[in-house]
Amino acid sequence: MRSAFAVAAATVALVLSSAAHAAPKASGIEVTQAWSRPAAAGANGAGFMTLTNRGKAADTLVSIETKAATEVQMHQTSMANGIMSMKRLETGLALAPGQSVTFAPGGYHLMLIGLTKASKAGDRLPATLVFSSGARIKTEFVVGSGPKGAPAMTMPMDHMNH
Ligand SMILES: [Cu+2]
Repeated sequence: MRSAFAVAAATVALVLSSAAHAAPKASGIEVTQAWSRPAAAGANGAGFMTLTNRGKAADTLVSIETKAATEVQMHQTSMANGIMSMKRLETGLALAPGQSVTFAPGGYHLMLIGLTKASKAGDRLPATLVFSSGARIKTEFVVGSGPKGAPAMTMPMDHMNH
C-alpha cells in the first residue's frame, strides 16, 4: 500500500515537472462556442465550435484529446448529387491568420467516437485542441442545443455510418 502510494506520488511529481518544463507555446487561436449534443454512453457524438486565428502565423488543428471519447476525428460533411457524405480531415484543419472557421452541423465537426459516458444538457466535456505549432488549447464542449441559430441536426444519427 505504502509503495503503491509512493509510485503514484512519483508519477504525479513527474507529470508536474514535465508540464513545468514544457514551455507553453503561444497561440493566436481563439476557441469560442464549443458545444455538443446530448448522447448515450458508447454512442458517437459530435463536437462543434468556432476557431479564429488572431495570430500572425498560420496554424493547423491536428488532433483533439479528451477523456470523453475513445477517439476524436475531424470530419467534413458535404453534399454531392443529393447525397450527404462525410470525409475525415486527414491532415487537420489549417487556419490562416485572420481566418475563422465554424464547426457546425452539416459542415465541419468533431466526431467523438465512443463516448465514455452519457452526456446530458448542461454537462461539459473537457478537451485539449492540439495544433501543429505545438500550442495546446484547453476547452470545454457544453452539452445542449448549441448557440442560438445553430442548424438543426441534418440527419438522424449522422455519425452512425462512418
Ligand atoms: Cu462525422
